[in-house]
Amino acid sequence: QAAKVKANFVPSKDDYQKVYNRVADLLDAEYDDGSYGPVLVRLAWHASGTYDKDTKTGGSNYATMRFEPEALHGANAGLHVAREHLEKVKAEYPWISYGDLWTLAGVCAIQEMAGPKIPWRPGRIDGFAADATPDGRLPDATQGADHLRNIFYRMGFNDQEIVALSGAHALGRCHPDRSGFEGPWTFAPITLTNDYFKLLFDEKWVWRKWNGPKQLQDKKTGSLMMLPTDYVLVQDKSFKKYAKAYADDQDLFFKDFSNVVSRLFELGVPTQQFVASEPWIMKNSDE
Ligand code: DDH
Repeated sequence: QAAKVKANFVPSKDDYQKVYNRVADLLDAEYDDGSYGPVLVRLAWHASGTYDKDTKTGGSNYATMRFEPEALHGANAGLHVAREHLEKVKAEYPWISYGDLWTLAGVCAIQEMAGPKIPWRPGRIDGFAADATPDGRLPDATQGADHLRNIFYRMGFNDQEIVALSGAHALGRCHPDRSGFEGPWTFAPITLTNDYFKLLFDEKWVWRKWNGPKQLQDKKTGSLMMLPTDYVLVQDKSFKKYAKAYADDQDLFFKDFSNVVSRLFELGVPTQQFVASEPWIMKNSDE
């Protein structure tokens, strides 16, 4: 039987650190490249990236991806793996809301995969199916610069932030049975680095000849991939300037990535819901 939530239990920062530590314990596994980290980051991002600043709907507050049809939106294909993985943690810490659990798991995955600290604080509440967002709010990898701007400006981000956020593709891979695309972006897909940006500039990228959706491969080894939306970052003049800066300076990428991901994970959460006035820095599991 799952532990019951004690009446009037107010979790402290230490309690959230316990959840972080449990997620960290469960990261390494015989799954994909050896870690659930990348798919957990993608869950936190897709839970947050539905935000629309004009209507103030969507975002991480209500964890509406638990409900159909949002769970079945094409962009969310495969994320049941991440949600089911986190059910183990939810059973042990039933007091945490799903929005807090998913975003904290994203923070944990980034930090444990050698990324920067991501300031985070709790306060999200579980919503209802009626709060779910319409399909089409997340980016479509087959499109170009205008689409990227439409999607990310709607969340409240600018060109520099679009590029910084995209650096998350240093992590993980595409799965033919999820998105239709195939392969990893970097040679170290469970370590966060600025390699994604370096590779965009240093490799020669050619269109892959196959029956799948349009994607690029590196000419040298053919084992890495870029989506059309990744490649746009070195073609569009404004995006390219930031991509080059991140390729040249991992510290700058980490600083900007930390700021923008912290904001991403708070999209849609009313300020008064936050437990702390400033986000917290969670400890890494080896600290
Ligand atoms: Fe992404 N992403 N993403 N992505 N993403 C995919 C995988 C991962 C786009 C498309 C795809 C961000 C931005 C974009 C991660 C994090 C982030 C896949 C492959 C597609 C397709 C899914 C699959 O087949 O399993 C597009 C398009 C954009 C864009 O237009 C900018 C952002 C902002 C993030 C972030 O985290 C901040 C991660 C991590 C993965 C790897 C998942 C895995 O299972 O591995």
